[in-house]
Amino acid sequence: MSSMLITEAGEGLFHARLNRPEAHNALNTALLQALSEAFARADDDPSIRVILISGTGEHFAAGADINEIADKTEAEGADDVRKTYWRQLQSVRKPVIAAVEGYCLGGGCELALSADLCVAADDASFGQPEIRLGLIPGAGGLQRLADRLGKARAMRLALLGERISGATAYDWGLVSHRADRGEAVTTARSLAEKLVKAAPLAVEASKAAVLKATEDRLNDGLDWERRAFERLLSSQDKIEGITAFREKRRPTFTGQ
Ligand code: CO8
Repeated sequence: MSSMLITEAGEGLFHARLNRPEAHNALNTALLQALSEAFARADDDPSIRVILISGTGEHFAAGADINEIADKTEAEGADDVRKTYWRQLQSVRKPVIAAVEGYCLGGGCELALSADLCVAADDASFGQPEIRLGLIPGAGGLQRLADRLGKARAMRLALLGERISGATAYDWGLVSHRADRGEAVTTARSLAEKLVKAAPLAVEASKAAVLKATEDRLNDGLDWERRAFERLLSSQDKIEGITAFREKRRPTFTGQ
């Protein structure tokens, strides 16, 4: 198991912790692969009832690894193995709980939004800042934001790249639970304990039923968003956005 991902299992709970604190747990391909494989194993393991995901250090995850996206073209994006990993992560049958402290941005936010329950620390920071890189999310972030927040609030995050606190995310209905700073994992574990004791078949059926109402109808949008993300990979604006991020300056976009 990669040390980028720390896992532990016991008493029905599988806990995976993203472990790249030096990069705010940015999801590079190796981490995404380790995570999706760990989720798949936990999903198939009859001794596991609930999956919990959190970050090590102060943050959940600051997004996909920008260094990996920097040189990717549209054609490479279309062939990207990360699509498979995202699909695996988002098709787990058992309940997944995300415990979020600190930054939860970009692909990190998409990962948290894919979880079935999400506990946010009040001062956590949620957002889809891809627009600042000349990009959009590609793993369903905008579909799920629009679905949960409605157009007005989703547009604030999508177009302006606004970040919202965990407390606001809870008030707006983006996440299911809130916690004091530093308490997200503890709160998530107490929710997991309840789920471990619940009837497994009914839990799985409940999850599937809710997803039929909320996720199935997003499928067209999910594909569209992913394709739009791929097209933007080859744009000059993306190159400028990522160069500016690395140079710690404001980007100048030209629409090319
Ligand atoms: N990727 C790579 N490295 C990162 C990332 C990232 N997403 N975020 C932070 N880091 C690194 C920084 O480069 C820095 O490294 P170094 O110390 O070597 O310079 C280190 O982490 C600490 O970061 P900062 O110095 O920037 O820390 P600050 O506290 O000043 O700022 C922020 C924290 C606000 C989180 C800032 O780091 C930031 O804006 N990060 C980028 C956030 C972002 O734009 N995320 C979206 C990425 S794109 C994406 O997620 C698309 C998903 C597509 C999914 C579909 C794929 C199939």
